[in-house]
Amino acid sequence: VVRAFPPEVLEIARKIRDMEIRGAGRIAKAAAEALRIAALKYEGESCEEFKEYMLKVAELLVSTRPTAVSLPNAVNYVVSQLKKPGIDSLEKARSLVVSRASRFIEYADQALSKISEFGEKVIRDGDTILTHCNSAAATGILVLAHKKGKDITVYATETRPKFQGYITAESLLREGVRVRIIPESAVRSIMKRIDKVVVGADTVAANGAVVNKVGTSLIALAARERGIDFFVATETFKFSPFTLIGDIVPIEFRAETEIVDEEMLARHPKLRVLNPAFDVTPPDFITGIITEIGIIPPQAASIVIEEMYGHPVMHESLKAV
Ligand code: RUB
Repeated sequence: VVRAFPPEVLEIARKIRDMEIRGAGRIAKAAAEALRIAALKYEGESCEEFKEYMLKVAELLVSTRPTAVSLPNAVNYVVSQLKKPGIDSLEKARSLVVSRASRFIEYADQALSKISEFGEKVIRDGDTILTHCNSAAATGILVLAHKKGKDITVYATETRPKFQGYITAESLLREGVRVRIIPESAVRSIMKRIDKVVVGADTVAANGAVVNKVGTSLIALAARERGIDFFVATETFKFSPFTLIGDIVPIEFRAETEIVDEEMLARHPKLRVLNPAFDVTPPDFITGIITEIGIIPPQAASIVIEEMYGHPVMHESLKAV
């Protein structure tokens, strides 16, 4: 039987693909919610078929966007235990998925408030802070600093071509934070006004490199030039266990038409447009990674990954001794 996925699940997958749901943390939570809905709406009676169906839903969700590792990490968290022995009835399997999904969503919310709490401490009264794109983890810190009475000014890059910087600006303005929008191309020239940079992450690699919205690495370069602190705010579920065993973080390239309109493309059939959505900031450019378990140096990323996921190779070889 090829069972159809519930329309709500297909809708969440579509929204992630079309960036109506976006930002690595929100994508992860939406995927967990989709798995929860899929489990609750499953109408069959076979435990084995349920497991296969959940793995197909998982595959669909993971295929929607390639770069943010929070997506496969969330999905694995919710479905991986289905393979464990003892999950031998439909009811056990279903409640496992539902409880793991709810637990993930709850954890993600708690993580964001911890990140705000730790990150707020690096913000000083009177600071001017630069941010890029729209990161719930980064803006949470800025809002909390403001709520604690620190007088801050936030420079938000527009973040072309999709203008997520406007979302950042509006959410900060709603909280009463002073905001200046700038085009990304102005970053180096305004860096003299900036006290620190705070951005989010889509993926943190085992070597501490951070993958975030394209342009982040140029901002890091401009900050380094002036010796300005560059912080990354991220939940630990954006740390990539795959990079520990050599996998490269896939960078999403999006449609040419997000950059250049159809008409111009039609006029110049030989023109090609490159639209990478993310870039990589090397660990040396990062002052600290603000996570829900504390502020860590980027060089400690592999330790966090091993703590969270175990070291697949080491674990096996020690077992063999
Ligand atoms: C969003 C982006 C954000 C991170 C972190 O890219 O790069 O900085 O996802 O966001 P896109 P958060 O708009 O292409 O999804 O802290 O909310 O997880």
